[in-house]
Order: sequence, then structure tokens, then C-alpha cells
Amino acid sequence: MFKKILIANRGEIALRIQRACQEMGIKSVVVYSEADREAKYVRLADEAVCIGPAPSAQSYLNMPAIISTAEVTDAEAIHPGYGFLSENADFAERVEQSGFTFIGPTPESIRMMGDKVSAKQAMIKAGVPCVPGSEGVLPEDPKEIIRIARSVGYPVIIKASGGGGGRGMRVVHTEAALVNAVQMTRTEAGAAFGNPAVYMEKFLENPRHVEIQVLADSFRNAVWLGERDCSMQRRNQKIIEEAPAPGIPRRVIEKVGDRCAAACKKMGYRGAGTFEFLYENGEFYFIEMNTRVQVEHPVTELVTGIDIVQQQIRIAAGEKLPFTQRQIQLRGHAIECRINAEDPYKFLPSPGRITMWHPPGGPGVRVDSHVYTNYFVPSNYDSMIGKIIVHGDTREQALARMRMALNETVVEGIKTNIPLHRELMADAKFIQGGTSIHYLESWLSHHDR
Ligand code: MV4
Repeated sequence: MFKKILIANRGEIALRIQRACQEMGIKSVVVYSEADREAKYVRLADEAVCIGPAPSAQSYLNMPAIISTAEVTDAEAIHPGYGFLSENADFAERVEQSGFTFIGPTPESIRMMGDKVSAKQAMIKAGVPCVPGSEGVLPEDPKEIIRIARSVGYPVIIKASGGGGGRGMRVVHTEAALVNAVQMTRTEAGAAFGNPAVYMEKFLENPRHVEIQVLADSFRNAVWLGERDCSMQRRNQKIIEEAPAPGIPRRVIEKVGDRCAAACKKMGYRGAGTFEFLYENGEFYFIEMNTRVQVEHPVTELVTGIDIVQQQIRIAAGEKLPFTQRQIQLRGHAIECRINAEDPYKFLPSPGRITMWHPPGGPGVRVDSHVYTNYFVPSNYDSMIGKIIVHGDTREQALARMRMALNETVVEGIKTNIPLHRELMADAKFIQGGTSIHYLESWLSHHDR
């Protein structure tokens, strides 16, 4: 096992990774920006090195600064967390070329999944169900594009191969708008991602976003750890996640989960990963794969009892998965609310000093947060200041625990989205379960504040 790991991230995930290291007897090195000098995990780290000013481009995205910090501190491995450099194949490659272990998949896997067309082709080959659409990149010939759209059927969605996470997409409802939309998406994709390649899919009008967590080791062992429903989102920012996904028959999920694990084995995938699906009318359709630990990983940890971050570290150190698929049991129900420093209805960021922080507690309540009373929320980064995650025997119990947890929480000095979460936990449709990816935006448009 590693003796020392460098954490190339900030905020709650830096603290989460540090806790995993501590539990395993591994020393942690953190890199931080000038804006994060006062952070809790910086003080708790065995070593902390300031790598630059507040803007991410000069600190958390500064590859030479991070790699040379690993060199001077004798760290053996680098954990990238989520965001920042976590899905940058060039970074993973440079980490390995510098003699360190990248805690994550191989650069080849990251690169393959970063290109959405090659990811989808790999999934089709591995038997993972995908959204019907173009076979690969759209050709130049407008006649060919029109022919493909006719066979897929309108509405279609044009997506940038270099995009993902909702960037570089355009919905097309009619043949009259098609060729122009393809051209515009190509131009934008070339400018935004340096890759003008686009592909086409049938546009699913009212799906849910359900994802499958996987873990795979370096010996072609792979398991799936159940699913998460992440449909409660606004502008591609998830705010509530839960496991299991309400109302989906177990046999349907087991079939797709087994396909995901089989795909990992076939591709030689290593590390933690998430297969993102759209779920509509009883069917799963693959859209993208994430090659990092995700913000919402705790809901899976609570229903499986498996520490995903520890497993990432063990896999990177060359250990075999300590369980088989049969040994993985899902127990109860977990819900996560992301707490953001923002206006709960206008969604404007609300950085500044937290004059009072009182986190919730009690049975089945977990808080992953790096903040404390007198902590200053910098304006340079994502507005998420923590996550409240609850577990119960049933969804009803988890909901009751989340309502209590949200009521107990005190955050003063900045605005947070806790009032929105409290309303959603009392919303009849959410309580019923199974709302689509459009539910929150529609709810907000009918609930003027
Ligand atoms: C889609 C879709 C409907 N049909 N693909 C947006 C994020 C990116 N991961 C893929 N996205 C979508 N792809 C087809 N064929 C609708 C979305 C989508 C979405 C997906 C998941 C979560 C939130 C979303 C919000 C808007 C659109």
C-alpha cells in the first residue's frame, strides 16, 4: 500500500479523500491555492503546499506545479477527486510518466470515454444498450445527414463528440432545421473542444437520469454497486441524488448493471466509474461514462457499505477487489442533498463568510463538508459547500431523516439552497418518486419566489 498520497483537489472531496487515507494509515499531501489557505483539510494534512493563486488555471489545473509537489514531498500516488484534472488523460499520462500512480483509470480509458463517439462505440461492442442514432461521427454530406435523421426519427439531438455533461448539444425537431443545426453544433464544438465531430441520437423527451456505479481492478474483475437516480437537476447541475432509483423493477436494473460490469471486463477498465443512462418507458439507454469518483458517490456507499474512495486507492495500489458481485447487497435507501452557497430560487452564487455552521446529526445522517463557523466561501470555485446524505431502511424513512436533517442545519452569513431542498422534500411528486430530468425546471417555473 502507498505510504503517501497527494490530493489534487479542494473542498469537501479533498477532505473525503484525506479521511480515506487516514483510515488506511496513509499520509496525505494537499496542494492548495491562495484562496484555500484557511481550509480545514489544509490544516489536517500531513503536508500542505501552496501551488498558486486563486484562479484554478494557475493552481488546481496547474499540472507541473502538482507533479513537482509530488516529487518534493515523496508522494507515491495522486488522487484527482472530481472536476479539475480528474478526467484529463494527458494529466494521468504525465503523472505516470513522472513515476507516480494516478488513482484512476488508464489514460487510454479516460481518452476513450472523453470522446463520446468512441465511448458509445465501445459500449455497443460490449453489449451496453445505447440511444439509437448515427453509427459514429456524422458525415459531411447533407443528404447523408438527412437520411440518417429520417431513419432515427425526429426529434433528434446533435451532440459534440468532444462535449459531455450537457455541453455542445442541440435538439432538432424538423428536417428543415437539420443541416443548419449540425453545422452550428460543429462550429461551436470546434471552438469549445478543438474537435468539430458531432453525432446524432434520437432525442428522448422525458427521461430520468439513472447511473450505474462500477469498480474494476487490474485483473479484469469488475462489479456494479447498484444505481443512483440523479434526475433532480437544473441546467445539468444535479442537486438531489438517491439510491436505489424509485419504481424501476429490480430485474431491469440487474440486467443493465450486469452489462456494465461485463463491459468493464471486456474493455480492461480499471478503477471506479459511472455509466450514465437515460431511463424512459422501462428501457435504459447509455449516454456517457464518467471515469472519476462522483459527487454523489456517498449514496452508493450508504446502500452498499463499500467505501468507494478506499477501493479506488486499493485498486490503484494493485490490490484485487475484495468482493464478488454475489457479495454485494443493497440495503435500505439513501438520499443526498447538495448544499450550495447560492440564492435558493435565483441560483446566484452567494460566496462570503459563514458566521454560523451547525451541521445535522443523528441516526443515518452523514455530512460531507469542509466548512465550519467563520469559514470564508471563495468566489473562485463551484458553489457546493457540502452534502447532507441520509440512509434509512425505506425511502420513507430516508425522506423523514432528510427533513429532520435539513431542519437541524444552520448556515448563517451566506445564502444556501436549503430552503429549496426543504420544499422539495415536502413535494408530492418527489415523495411519490420517479420524476424526470425536467421536473425541477418545470417546478421552479410554477413556484415564483
Ligand atoms: C440526451 C437527452 C435526451 N435524449 N440525449 C445532457 C447531459 C448529457 N450527459 C446528456 N444530456 C442529455 N442527453 C438524448 N438522446 C437529454 C439530455 C439532458 C439531460 C440528461 C441527463 C441529466 C440532465 C439533462 C438535462 C437536459 C438534457
